[in-house]
Amino acid sequence: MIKRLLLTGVLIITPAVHGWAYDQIQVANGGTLKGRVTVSGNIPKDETIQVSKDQAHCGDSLPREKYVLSGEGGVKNAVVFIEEIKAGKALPSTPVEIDNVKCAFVPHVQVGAKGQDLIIKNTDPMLHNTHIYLDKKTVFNFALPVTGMEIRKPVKKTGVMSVECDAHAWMKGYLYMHENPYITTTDKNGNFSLTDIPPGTYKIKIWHEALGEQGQSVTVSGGGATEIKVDYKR
Ligand SMILES: [Cu+2]
Repeated sequence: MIKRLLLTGVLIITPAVHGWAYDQIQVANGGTLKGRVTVSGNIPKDETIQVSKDQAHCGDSLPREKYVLSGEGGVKNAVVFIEEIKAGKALPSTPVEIDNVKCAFVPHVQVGAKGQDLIIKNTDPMLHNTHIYLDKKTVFNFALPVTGMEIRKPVKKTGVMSVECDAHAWMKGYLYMHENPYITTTDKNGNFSLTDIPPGTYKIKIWHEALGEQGQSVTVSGGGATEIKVDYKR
């Protein structure tokens, strides 16, 4: 009876410690989680942006990059992450980067772990003003008037942030910062891979700017690779 009460106590306390700590440990016998994100059914089409400024450098039109799909329905720029994990591999010490290239953000969707540095760069020969919002509130506001300019700052917020440009209204990207380093984006074929995961069962979340969010529970075994399929049915 006492044991049961103690257990209940622990269960009640855990969710109250919100923004749970992440412990960096040496992962022994870590597993890999890999898979592919696809869209099926009514396959959506990307949109085209009419460029209204700086056309000499950026061209007359640009892809919106809302849906970047391979011929087989593979979805690029989906974010895949382990929702909650208490301990795992070290947080990355390298920065994440978003460049302004021909009036678009490169990459269109960037991910990182809380505390990681963000570099905002301007490769273009004109002013960009990268403005990053979380829940419509400014997180960063960087004026980049000079070609090759870089600004580096640690990101202390987590969640999905909107990346915009005050000089070019059509520019739009995303920065997804997470509580742990098990976060990645899908490549042009929709493939992703997360490595060095301590064996266990986790809730995996998949986010896409237009296709939405979904999740699944996955048991990752030590040593080898566990494979999952993620499909957005339309
Ligand atoms: Cu711009």
